[in-house]
Amino acid sequence: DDAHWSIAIEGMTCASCVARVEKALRQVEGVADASVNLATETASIAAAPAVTLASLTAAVTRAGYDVPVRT
Ligand code: 9UX
Repeated sequence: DDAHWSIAIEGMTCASCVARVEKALRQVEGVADASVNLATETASIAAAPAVTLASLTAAVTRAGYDVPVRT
């Protein structure tokens, strides 16, 4: 089954930002679906088990947005 991620994303201010982040995440190998909630600044992602948080974070960063470090 797919793994489900919820990751915080910073730097989005309009609906086009949301679309950009969703597109970037969906282009990651193994990602089945990604949806972003602007109000909560959260991305919900379904992905194959092999997909790593690092690869998801990298896609968001390349698109120009930030993923806060989780401690
Ligand atoms: Mo909207 Mo987001 O004009 O980077 S696309 S602010």
